Amino acid sequence: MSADLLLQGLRTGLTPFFGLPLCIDPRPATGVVLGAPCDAGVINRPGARLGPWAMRAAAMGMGSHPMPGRLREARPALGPAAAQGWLDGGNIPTLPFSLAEALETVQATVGAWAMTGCRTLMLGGDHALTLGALRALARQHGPLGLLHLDAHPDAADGAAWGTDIHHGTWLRQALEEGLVDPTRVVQAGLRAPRFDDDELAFLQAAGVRMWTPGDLRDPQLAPRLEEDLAAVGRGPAYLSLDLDALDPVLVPAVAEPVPGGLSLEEALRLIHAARQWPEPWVGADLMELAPTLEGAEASARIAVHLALHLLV
Ligand SMILES: [Mn+2]
Repeated sequence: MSADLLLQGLRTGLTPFFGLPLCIDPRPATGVVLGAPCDAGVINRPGARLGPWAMRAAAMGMGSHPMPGRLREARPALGPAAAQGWLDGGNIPTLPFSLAEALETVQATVGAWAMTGCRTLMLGGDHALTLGALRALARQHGPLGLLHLDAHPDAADGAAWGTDIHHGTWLRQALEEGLVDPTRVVQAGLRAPRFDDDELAFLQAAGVRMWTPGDLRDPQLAPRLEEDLAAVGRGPAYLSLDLDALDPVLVPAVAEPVPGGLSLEEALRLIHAARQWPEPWVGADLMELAPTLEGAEASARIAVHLALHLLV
């Protein structure tokens, strides 16, 4: 972050993500960060509508270049500056209480930025909004690969609540609408208790590759994990992070915390796998931070640390 940008933040009182240039009109750039301030699809513990503000506040004054993982190598790999060419596009103007409207607005806004060739990083907001981004990006790129970090499979059929769309159904919708290529969908971190086995059976039948934290830690499965992660990137791909993929000791302020989650290092390793893809992902998101809940500040800090590794 330059001194100019820091000063701009102090003068205006605005805290663009990592001090990135603020620009709300779509224009060509490496990528754009878009807040998605709606949580109308949350079932039990709302608050994610305020996630974008909490993440921007947590990134205030932070540098946007991650520290290399190892400095003791002969020559540490100091790659190109992260966040180069990224913009903060402000918040997508979703109504916080209408999921249908929010999905359309997310689709239109992400679509307008993507049309300029810009990659999009959405800060949620509840996870149902990912469906809007996938609709926009699949229209432009065709069916997408998907790396999905989450405690929950998010492929419920909606019968329990009488609606096809809430934060636990978006992946089923995306598969049924052909927005993602099931042979290039990998889920990691799954561990939430099930009401029944229908959801897992549906995903298995579709060909989705599912990884629990136990699977991820099994050294014998490492080659298969590498192969699955590489497959996601064999074409345009999307990276979706539900913050509840991480252990609730680290990230308690999410709608549906589930014990036994990923460590920060494990999550970063999965994110870094996307850097091996032939092309960078076309869209990503970081969803479900609910700063109204206990542990908000620590949770937001982890969220922006993950985001830092996405701004490449
Ligand atoms: Mn989710």
